[in-house]
Amino acid sequence: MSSIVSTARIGVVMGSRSDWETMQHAVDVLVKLDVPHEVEVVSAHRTPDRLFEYAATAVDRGLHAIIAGAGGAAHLPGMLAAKTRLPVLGVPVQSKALNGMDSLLSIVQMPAGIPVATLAIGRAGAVNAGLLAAAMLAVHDPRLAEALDAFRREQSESVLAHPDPRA
Ligand code: RP5
Repeated sequence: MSSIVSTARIGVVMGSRSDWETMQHAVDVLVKLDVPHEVEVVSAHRTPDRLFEYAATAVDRGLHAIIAGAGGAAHLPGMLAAKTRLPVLGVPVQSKALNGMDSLLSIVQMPAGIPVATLAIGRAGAVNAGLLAAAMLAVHDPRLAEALDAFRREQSESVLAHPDPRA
């Protein structure tokens, strides 16, 4: 990471490489919608200085929002939010020990004054974080707004085309 302005508009970070299996679904959405983004492992506990630098430079580097996934004692989204005014979308990764309840509660229970928009545990949360980040950018981006509308149309059509769950 550098402090040079990049073309990325959404930062996707995760606490460990082991979170990629979940967080790749957020990135898949950004790729599908052609949203400029960057991806990096940033750990609140193992690389705290990196976390601070990432958050402190995020605005100047041109990011508009950060998607942060973490599991267990999931402090990454909250600590990022504490260090940047950018919207932070938190994805609770499904932990082995407590099935992601630890991740969810760690991320969702922020004290008043430092918000983290918390998504569902696991893949659904990661997908929706990608969609939510895109929706935020789409407010000022007609091309992206149309891409999101098309995504929703295709989703509806695919459900309507196969209404019988046994088939
Ligand atoms: C968290 O600890 C990470 O976000 C990850 O979900 C969890 C376990 O990390 P590893 O031990 O698999 O690297 O910081």
